[in-house]
Amino acid sequence: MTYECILTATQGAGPRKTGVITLNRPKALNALNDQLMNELGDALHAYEADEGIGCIVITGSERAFAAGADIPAMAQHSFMSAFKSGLISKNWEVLREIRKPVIAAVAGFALGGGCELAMMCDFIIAADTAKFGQPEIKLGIIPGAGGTQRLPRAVGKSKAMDMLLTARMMNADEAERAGLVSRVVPFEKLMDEALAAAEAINAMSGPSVMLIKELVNLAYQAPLSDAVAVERRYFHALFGTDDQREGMAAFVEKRAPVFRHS
Ligand code: DAK
Repeated sequence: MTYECILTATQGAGPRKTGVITLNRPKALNALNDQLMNELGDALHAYEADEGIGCIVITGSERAFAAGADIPAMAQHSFMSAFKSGLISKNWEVLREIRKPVIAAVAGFALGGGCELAMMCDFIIAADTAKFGQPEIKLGIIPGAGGTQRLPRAVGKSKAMDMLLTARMMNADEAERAGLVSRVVPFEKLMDEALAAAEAINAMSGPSVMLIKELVNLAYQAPLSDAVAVERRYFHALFGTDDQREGMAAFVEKRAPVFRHS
């Protein structure tokens, strides 16, 4: 498939590879217009369907992961045209359908929809240059892709209110202290770090990886007792897999496991 607003590449040395998606509208700081979001959705679905891909990394440029939804494209809407058209592409929901892990590798600005996109990923690895923010309030709007919900879950109410109401940006160190990002590395090491994390995940058993993702997301939706009960059932279910037998046999035999993702 040919894309205009993103670049795609497959990386990795092992049998399961990493699908890398680079947001690529550099002149607009990767502002997320409908075309870009539709292409991102198509690329995510293609990697999801590809048995040879274990993990996906989404990244941007040195200057910006993404500076938000495309403001000029939004500017002319009225309430009625926004409401009727469902303003902003439906592909903003696609990340929720992806069962493989998606890592955001963020350098530079991750603002508005860019911050929301990063937060929809399973975890964020940040360059020391990263800046996160939800500045929609300065435009007379509010976040529309989960920012008021995912940010407080990630950083707590006080910091989320501060960022959402004042529109101030958070740098990479503060984002790491607050739990928004999992690690911070020098910009030059960002992709190496993200790809190494993806490669580590690719070597794990596919069913375990997918169930962990599903269960961690359930932690934000279900009561603890219900979610723990689901975890217990999945734990039992994994004893029906080849990979459980292989993983435990490999430990006993003091060798590396060779998972077949079955
Ligand atoms: N949209 C379009 N173009 C943008 C842009 C954006 N969000 N951000 C930057 N650009 C463009 C600039 O217009 C400029 O273009 P030229 O003038 O060169 O043609 C170029 O990128 C470089 O930007 P600057 O010249 O401004 O560069 P600076 O370094 O001075 O400033 C900045 C960088 C990131 C601080 C600044 O550009 C800025 O404040 N940008 C806007 C950030 C922002 O407000 N983001 C939130 C947008 S609202 C939804 C889903 C998502 C959303 C809503 C609903 N649903 C599913 C319903 C999301 C909404 C938003 O994200």
